[in-house]
Amino acid sequence: MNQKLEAWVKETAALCQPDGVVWCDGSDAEYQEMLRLLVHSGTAIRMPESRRPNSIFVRSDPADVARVEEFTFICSATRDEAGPTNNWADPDEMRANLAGLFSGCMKGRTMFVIPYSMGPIGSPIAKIGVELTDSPYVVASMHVMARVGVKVLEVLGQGEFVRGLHSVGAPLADNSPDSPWPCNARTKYICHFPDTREIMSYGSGYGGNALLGKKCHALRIASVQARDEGWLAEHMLILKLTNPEGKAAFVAAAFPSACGKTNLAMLTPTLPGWKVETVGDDIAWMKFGADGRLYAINPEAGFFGVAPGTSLKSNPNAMRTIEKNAIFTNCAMTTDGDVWWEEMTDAPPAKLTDWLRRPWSPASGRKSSHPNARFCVPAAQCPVIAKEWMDPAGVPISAILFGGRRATVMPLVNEALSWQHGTFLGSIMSSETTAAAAGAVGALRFDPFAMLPFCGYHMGDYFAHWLKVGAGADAAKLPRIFYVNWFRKDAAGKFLWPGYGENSRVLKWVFERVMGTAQAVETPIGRLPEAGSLDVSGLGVAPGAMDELLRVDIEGWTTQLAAIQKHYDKIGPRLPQGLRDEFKALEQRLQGAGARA
Ligand code: SAT
Ligand code: MN
Repeated sequence: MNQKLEAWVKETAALCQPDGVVWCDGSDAEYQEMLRLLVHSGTAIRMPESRRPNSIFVRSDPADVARVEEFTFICSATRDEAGPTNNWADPDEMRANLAGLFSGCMKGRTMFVIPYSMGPIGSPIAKIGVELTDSPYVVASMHVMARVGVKVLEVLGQGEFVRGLHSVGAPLADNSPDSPWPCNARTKYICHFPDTREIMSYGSGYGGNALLGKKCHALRIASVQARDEGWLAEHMLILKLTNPEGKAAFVAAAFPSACGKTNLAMLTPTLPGWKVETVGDDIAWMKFGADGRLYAINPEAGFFGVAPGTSLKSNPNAMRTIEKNAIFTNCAMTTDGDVWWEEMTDAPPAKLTDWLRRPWSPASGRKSSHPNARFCVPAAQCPVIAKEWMDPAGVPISAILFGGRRATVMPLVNEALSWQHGTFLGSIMSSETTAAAAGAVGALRFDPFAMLPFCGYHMGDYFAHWLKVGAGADAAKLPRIFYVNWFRKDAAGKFLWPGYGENSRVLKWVFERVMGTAQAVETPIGRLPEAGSLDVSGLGVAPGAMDELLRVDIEGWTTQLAAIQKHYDKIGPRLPQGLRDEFKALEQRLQGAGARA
């Protein structure tokens, strides 16, 4: 037994005062026991075995439906280390505050000890953490999303681990019944102590707030470790792309939450002979291999995907992945106990119960599922999971895509001129906000590298780290960087690009650029497909629409410069010189193009 772990568990139990402590072994019997607890406490409903074997259906408290960025803190020694894009709190003050909140917070509940591995157990890239939680929903979800249990403790030995303490913040008094979704509707804190590799999360039971291996560990804490150790912890899907001749390349792609990472990772190409297989849908840890190439692993073992919009049309592979062993949260329920959500089928089934437990029909005038409703399923069930997905050495990355939801300005695809220019494009990523985080939806914000909510340190230093990683590598072996945008709209507000399986056309161009067979034209913003080099054969998109999708909007970009400048001003003096140079160079190229026009 790891002595530090034992001492910490004892100490935490004394603070939180649970009725008992259970060490999780990671067995299927334990998973079943969690499902039983969830059903008996009224949190979950078991789904009919004939429809969704071994699956449950859960509805959360309406006050606990998404990540709470406002209450997410990076408690580094100084405010400057957390940087201008994070909420900072003094670590000592926050510890004192949290000690008060955690004191007695597990009364009437069980404290579970979950040893977990992010990455295949024993892989040199994997990292171990332990989450202490009073939520059986978290235990069940962690079984799916990570590798958990005794196997992890064996590998851990007396080694170091990330400490994650989680409580729903809802102690139970004697004789008081539990609520179906315990949480603290008023007080939530998701706190990270990067210097000591600790996480403390209070008051929420939902998603990235509570499954601490995911965003808190694999991104916020890991990004700091990656900076210190010279690798990259990124908010990226990983896919394997194979051409009709059987040649394969691996692509990583960063998009903000709820912008289609899962759909792209499992895409069914419309182009004949092309194949996409999934390595991961949310997080990539990337390190250089002995051959000088960048290798990526998916540290997770499951998918925690956005349900609404997922259908046999938009993502048939996800639909097949969720046929069994699934945990559904905040979807609508059908009369026979199955799930439904917006766009799953053309017409909704009759007599739905919505996520708020109310009768629902299209006439209700509201959505049946919460827009951040989720499915949680083992990745191994995905029918297009790549055979390399658990390779401890990772997969060599040939291209990195950045993107977001942008109705205007950003073209369909744009290849960076260099690693430094690609880093620049990542640093100015912007996207319309989604329901994955609490707050307004559809507001345009800068979300550099899709890491705005997930970077555990100063964003300027993070940019510098990206430049350093590139500068230290063999440029010829670095992945090429591309900026994509599936979401450009016409004047009437309609999407210009059909998206989904048709995105394989863009992937094909990326693949052929990497292989050196597709032509590009150099423009002031980067390299765009030369006329005819993007395969639009059989695509029912009007020629005018293609022109608009690939138009370099000099005016729009020029207007954008002021916003980028403001965004950079906010990053402050730690913004690396290389990016200031890229900004100037872009400004000059745009001026030149404007003068010629
Ligand atoms: O709730 S999560 O943070 O796990 C999902 C997301 O926002 O990407
Ligand atoms: Mn995500």
